[in-house]
Amino acid sequence: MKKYSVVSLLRNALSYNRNWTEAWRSPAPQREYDVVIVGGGGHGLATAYYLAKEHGIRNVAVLEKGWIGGGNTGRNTTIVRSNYLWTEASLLYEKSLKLWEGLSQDLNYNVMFSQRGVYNLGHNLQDMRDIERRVAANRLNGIDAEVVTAEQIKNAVPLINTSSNVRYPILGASLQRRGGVARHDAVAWGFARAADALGVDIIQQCEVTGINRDRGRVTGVETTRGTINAKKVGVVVAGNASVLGDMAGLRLPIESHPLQALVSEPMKPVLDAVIMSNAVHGYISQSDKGELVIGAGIDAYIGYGQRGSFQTIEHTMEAIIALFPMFSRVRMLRQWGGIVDICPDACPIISKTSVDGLYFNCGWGTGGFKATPGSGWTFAHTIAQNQPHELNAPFDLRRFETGALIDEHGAAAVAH
Ligand code: FAD
Ligand code: PYC
Repeated sequence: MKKYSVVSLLRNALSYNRNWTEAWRSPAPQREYDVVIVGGGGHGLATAYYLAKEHGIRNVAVLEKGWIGGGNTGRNTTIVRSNYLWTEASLLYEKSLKLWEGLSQDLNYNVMFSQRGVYNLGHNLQDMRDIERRVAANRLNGIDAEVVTAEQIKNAVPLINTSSNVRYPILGASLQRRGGVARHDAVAWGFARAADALGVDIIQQCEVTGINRDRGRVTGVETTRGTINAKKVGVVVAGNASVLGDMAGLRLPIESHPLQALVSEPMKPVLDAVIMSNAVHGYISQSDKGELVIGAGIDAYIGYGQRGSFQTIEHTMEAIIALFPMFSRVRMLRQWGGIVDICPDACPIISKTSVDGLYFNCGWGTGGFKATPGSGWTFAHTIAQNQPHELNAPFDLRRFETGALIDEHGAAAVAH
C-alpha cells in the first residue's frame, strides 16, 4: 500500500496535472432547473449541497458571476464561534458550529477546522458586565462559554500585553473553547465538489442580470449566458443583496460596507488562539501557514470596493500592536476588502419574499463565515419546504415590519 502511494504520488507529480480529474464539472447552463441558486459563495454552495443531500432536490444550478469563493468566502478572517447573546441567534450559530464539527468527514474534504478557542476581550467594567451576561446566556442555551481573567489569558497567550499601564488594559475575556478557524477556500471547494457529485450544476462566469416574474411568481433569471428558467430561485449574494433585491422589486433593509483584512509574512507558530477586541478595533489569529491574519472594523462609508486602504491598515495595526507590542516588527504582506451586507440588528435574513418561489439569504454582515453550513442547511429547508425551519423562522424579513429585531451588535464583535 505504501509503495503504491509513493508511485502514485510520483506519477501525479510528473504528469503536469494531465491525470488529475476535475473536482467539479463545468457544465453549460440548462434551459430550466427546479432550483437556481444565485451566488457561488460558501452559503450558496452549501445551500445547493443540502438541497441535494437532505431534500433529494438535485436538478439545481449555482450561478456565480465570478469564480466560486471569490467573494467574502475567500476574503474573510475565518473566525468560527457561536457565542451570540440572544437565544434565536445563538441556536442558529450553534447549529452551524455542530455542522462544522463533522464537516470534513461529511464532505470528505479537509476544511481544516481548528477549534483553538476564541477570546473576546474586555477592557473596562462595562465590557466585563456584558461578557458575564453573554456567557451566562450562552450557558443557558447549552453553549460552551466561560469568563476568564487577564492572568488566565496571559498563561494561554504569553505574547499578549496584560499590563495595566496602557490605554485599553485587558481585564478579562469570554472564551469559547469550541470556537476557532477554518480554511476558507477549502470550504467553498469542499461544498462545490460534494454538491457536484450529487448532480448540482456549478456555473461560473454567469452573472444574473434580472429576476423574471409572472403574476407574482418567480419564473427564472436573466444572465450573461442567457435566460434560465426555474421553479424556485434562492439569492445568496452577500454584499450585492440590495442589487439583486432591486431586480425583483424588493427593498431590503441592508447597507453594504467594505470590510478589510490583511496578513503578515509567515512566521513560526506564536499564537494558537483567536483574539478579538471590539474596543481597540482589531482581531487576530495565526494561519496554519504561519501568517498573522488580522481584521478591522467596517469602513464607515457605504461602498462596493473590494480594496484595502492605508488609513484602515494604520488604525488596525495600532490596535494589534497595543495588544501584541512584539508584532510591531512583523512585516505585512497583503491587504484586501470584501463587501458586507449589514442589517439594522446585525442579524441575517433567511426568508421567503413577497414573490412566490423567490427566497433571500443575506445580511450576515461581518459574521457569516461561521454560519456557512448552518445557513445553507436552513436555507435549503426553507426553499425545499417553502417554509422556514424553526431555527431560521425568527430571521424572516417580516421582523422589520413587526419590530421583532434581534440586536446582536455586541456579539457581532466587529466594530460597526
Ligand atoms: P460570498 O462569498 O460573498 O458569495 C456571494 C457570491 O455572490 C459572490 O461570489 C459573488 O460574486 C456572487 N454574486 C454577486 N452578485 C451576483 C450576480 N448578480 N450573479 C451571480 N453571482 C453574483 N465572518 C465570520 O464568521 N468570521 C470572520 O472571521 C469573518 N471575517 C471577515 C473578514 C472580512 C474582511 C470580510 C469581508 C468578511 C468577514 N466575515 C467573517 C463575513 C463573511 O465573510 C461573510 O458573511 C460570508 O463569507 C458570506 O458568505 P456568502 O457565501 O453569503 O457570500
Ligand atoms: O464574526 O467572529 C466574527 C468575525 C470575526 C472577524 C470578522 N467577523
